[in-house]
Amino acid sequence: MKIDSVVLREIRMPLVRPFETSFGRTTDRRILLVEVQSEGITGWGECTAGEHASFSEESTDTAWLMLANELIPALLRAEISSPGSCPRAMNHVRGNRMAKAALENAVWDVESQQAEMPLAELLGGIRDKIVCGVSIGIQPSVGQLLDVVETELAAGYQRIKLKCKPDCDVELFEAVRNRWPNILLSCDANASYRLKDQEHLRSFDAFRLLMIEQPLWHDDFYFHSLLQRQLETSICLDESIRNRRDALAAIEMESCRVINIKLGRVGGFSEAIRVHNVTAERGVPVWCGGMLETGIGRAHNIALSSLENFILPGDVSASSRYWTEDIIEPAVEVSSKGEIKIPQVPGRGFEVKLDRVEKLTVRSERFHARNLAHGHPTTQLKARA
Ligand code: OSB
Ligand code: MG
Repeated sequence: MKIDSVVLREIRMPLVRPFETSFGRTTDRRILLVEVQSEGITGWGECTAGEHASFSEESTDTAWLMLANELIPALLRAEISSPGSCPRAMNHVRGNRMAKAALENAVWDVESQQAEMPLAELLGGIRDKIVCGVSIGIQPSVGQLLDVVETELAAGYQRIKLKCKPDCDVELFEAVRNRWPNILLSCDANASYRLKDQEHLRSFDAFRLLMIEQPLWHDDFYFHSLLQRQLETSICLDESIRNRRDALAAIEMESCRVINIKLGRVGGFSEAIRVHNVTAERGVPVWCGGMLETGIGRAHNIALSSLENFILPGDVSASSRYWTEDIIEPAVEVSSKGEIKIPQVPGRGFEVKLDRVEKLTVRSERFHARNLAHGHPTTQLKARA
């Protein structure tokens, strides 16, 4: 595979409605897109970093710097032969996984087109459709929350996830459970509780939740393992899981019984597949998380979700829940049974609407392979073994 050039751009898109979690409220997204051009083919990648470094250490701005100054030049110099060789080409940079994922995923996107194979199949997927849930942000009132849940259930979604935080939890679960005693219901605390809240978290057991996502610190395994012993409800880890090794540690420490896989959080398709495989070996079910993506990230999430161990409904839902008009065609649609069909055509299966992307672009930069010969690095970095 010969990469000729890479385009990095930032687009701005308002969400159709604000999304509020324990760490903040998002109304407008600033999203980085990466285009990798190789022998007449364009692959796209989306960076899932948020506007602020509150979900992880990365933000839209840090990801731009890392991509422009380090990662894109490194990839262009590396002369990679396949998408699987991207992680090594970038491993002299520590962390910055969302920035790395944007670039690596664009290379997988190229490869699926060059191989004339559906991206899902290239990744090793086995499904022809995926089951979908929704993540519902914190609402101004319980009444409004019930209205949103009603709308999503009527649309066919198979699992409802409620964002929660201290002082905004059991009253929500109680209201939703009373009205819908048998739905698949879960919650996501985004690391907002502490071990001293153990007794309170035990009271969640009464609501028969499918799982409690990331109740404690974003970087913790040990205290989650202590908490898991105290709960009947399964803990699902999101923020804590950065790679295969973390997944294995969490499983061996019994910090969780479910894992949420996010492409950006683990650094791209290669590592996501490795996390998937180790969870499958250990019999721990996974599902695909979401980061308020445009259709590009969404298409990649759909392809990833076709792997065998993506057993539980994910947070990958319809474009229209986020955007008045998505940047792909067709938009992602969910059937009345709460399912998304996996495209059976070569590539990602959703065309990028370049006109719309151009209109939304606020800055862009093109990097050519041939212009990199005379870089000016101050330190010669070595790839880590
Ligand atoms: O923790 O899963 C999360 C959105 C932004 C940051 C973190 C999370 C989320 C979501 C939204 O839950 C999932 C989605 O609908 O894309
Ligand atoms: Mg989460």
